[in-house]
Amino acid sequence: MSEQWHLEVASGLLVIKHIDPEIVLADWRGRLWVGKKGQSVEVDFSSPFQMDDGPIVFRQSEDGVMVEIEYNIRDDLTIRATIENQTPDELPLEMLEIGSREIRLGRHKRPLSFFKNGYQSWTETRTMRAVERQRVPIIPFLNILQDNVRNLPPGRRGEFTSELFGVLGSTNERAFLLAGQNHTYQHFCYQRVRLPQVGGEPAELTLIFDMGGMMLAPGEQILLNGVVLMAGDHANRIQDRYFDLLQAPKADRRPTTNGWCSWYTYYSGIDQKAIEQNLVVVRDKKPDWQVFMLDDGYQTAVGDWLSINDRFPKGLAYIAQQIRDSGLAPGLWLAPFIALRKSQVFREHPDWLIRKPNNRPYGAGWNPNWGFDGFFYGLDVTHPGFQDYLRSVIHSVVHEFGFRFLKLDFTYGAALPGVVHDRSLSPAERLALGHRIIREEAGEDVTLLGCGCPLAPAIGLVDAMRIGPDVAPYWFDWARIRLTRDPHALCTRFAIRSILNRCQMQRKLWINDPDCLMLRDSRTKLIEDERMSLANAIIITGGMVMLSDRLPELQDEAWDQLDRVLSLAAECDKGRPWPLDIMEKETPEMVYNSAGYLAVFNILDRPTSKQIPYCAYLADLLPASALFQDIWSGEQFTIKDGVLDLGVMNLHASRLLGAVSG
Ligand code: 9PG
Repeated sequence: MSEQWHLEVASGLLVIKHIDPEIVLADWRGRLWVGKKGQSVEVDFSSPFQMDDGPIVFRQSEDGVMVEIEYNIRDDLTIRATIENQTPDELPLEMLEIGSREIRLGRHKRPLSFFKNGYQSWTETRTMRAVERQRVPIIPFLNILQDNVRNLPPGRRGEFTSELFGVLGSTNERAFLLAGQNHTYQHFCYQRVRLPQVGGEPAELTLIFDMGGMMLAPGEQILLNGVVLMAGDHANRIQDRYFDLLQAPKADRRPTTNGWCSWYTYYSGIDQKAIEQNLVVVRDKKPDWQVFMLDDGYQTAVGDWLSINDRFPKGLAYIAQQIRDSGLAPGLWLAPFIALRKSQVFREHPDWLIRKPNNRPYGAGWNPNWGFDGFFYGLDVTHPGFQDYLRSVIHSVVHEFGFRFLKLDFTYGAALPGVVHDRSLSPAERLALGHRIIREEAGEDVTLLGCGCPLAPAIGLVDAMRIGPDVAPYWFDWARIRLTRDPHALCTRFAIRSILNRCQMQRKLWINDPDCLMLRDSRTKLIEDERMSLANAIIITGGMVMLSDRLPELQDEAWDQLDRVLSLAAECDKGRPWPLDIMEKETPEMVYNSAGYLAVFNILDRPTSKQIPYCAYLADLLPASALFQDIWSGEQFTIKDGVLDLGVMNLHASRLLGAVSG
């Protein structure tokens, strides 16, 4: 048992303390929301129901609803909850909120920052400073498409929302507190904080268990596995410790799958001929790849996966065969849990749709790539008819056509918080069920990649996961962001931000998919430095490497670069990546990999002179005599007078340094 954590109930208040670093969480409140009409049960923290040497338990019973909250100290502090329905009727469960209104980190009450993790693959993930506002797009469908509509931020300064886990930190004092969901993941778990605008005031943290309206049968109980609190003096170490706790079976042993993807060069215009032309080059160049993936664009409509459009006259089995004949595993994109309004599935099976309380189909978004009428809806994984259809699609794609790698996209569609056939499942459980059905049909040795996927319920069920928004053949889209205030907007700059911020998930939860590498110098607005920054971000974090360029047009220099990216990423996959300044920067600018690499990014829109102090960050990791070599240019750098001086770096440039001695 830990000597660090202490629990006490003093003058009617629960107080939790951590010794070193010094952290206090006092004034706990709790409330369970049940039923449709905003009925709630408040938890009284003044008199524990049980408090011997073991856990402290608080119990509340009201109108036939019992809620029990248990605080337990093991190595870390864990909080679990049990809810029991003692009424004669089904009980809809909404949210359980537990929180401390008075948190202090360290002694000096300096400003705090909060690392917020996004809901799904594409959601904004980064550290927020106390003075910032967490934005939501002003166009509502952009929220459904990219965020959790049940956990949107209030838009006030210093008030932030996170999913799965969040880290509160005081960098100056080296005091960090991680609050994260513990397995198993039958519900969504949010962390909300309110950071004081001036020093001296306490911060607030609320932990939320979202059961999404699932029905609890009369007499039944559910155990919410809850939350773990971890404290420490190092933000990267504490994250490693958290992901060790969640470690998914086999994630550390899976072979990486590198290869090619059609999307970021052909988009929806992909056709059979383009696939054939690219495969000719694959057979000639024999890059060190495992998969070759046909992305979106082969189907007549999203939802109708077995109805192939006329750009693929020979069908999908032919495409898979061509890929196999070129020595690679065939990969295919599917969005299994959504359907376009114009699809046959939508028109012929209204009972397969998730519905709003007013009985309208639950909209999952609008995507211009799928036409002006590109409205699409979430599918009900609990419906037996839809389950049969899903099984038949996966069966055909894998066992008849021969695909061995499936990119499962827009999967948040299964977890929309609407009305479904079997209401005993929470939205998170519906998504997990969808993944289980796909795994059962596909078999163990098919690689499943999650995308547009809420993270928690997919842990242990997918082999790989997209951990950021889409890259694009441009750095940033000022017009779109001005117009929509979309903090998630796809672009290479935001993709790099998430790649670096989520890199510690690699091989703990799954294989990270950073999205595609693009090395071409035509058909792109990315300048050389920007292309190399994307490449360096992919390398240093050690995840998948998928190229999305037209192979017949690729220059020799790009092929050489590709070889090096593949071998460097494989080396970095053997080490652990640490984004050293994760708690200070929106995009980490210094990422260390224990395989012996350091990547430095200039994310700013102007040339910047980069002097990295040899202190807290680096001093723990590398000797003062370390000699670094720029992997791409060969230039050498040493630490002099306590700084690693990289000189002036161009806008959006980066350096990948290898430690050559020391
Ligand atoms: C295919 C693409 C690619 C890509 C996926 C996903 O916000 N949006 O409208 C939006 C559109 C497309 C998108 C993400 C968001 O991309 O991430 O790799 O497979 O679908 O349609």
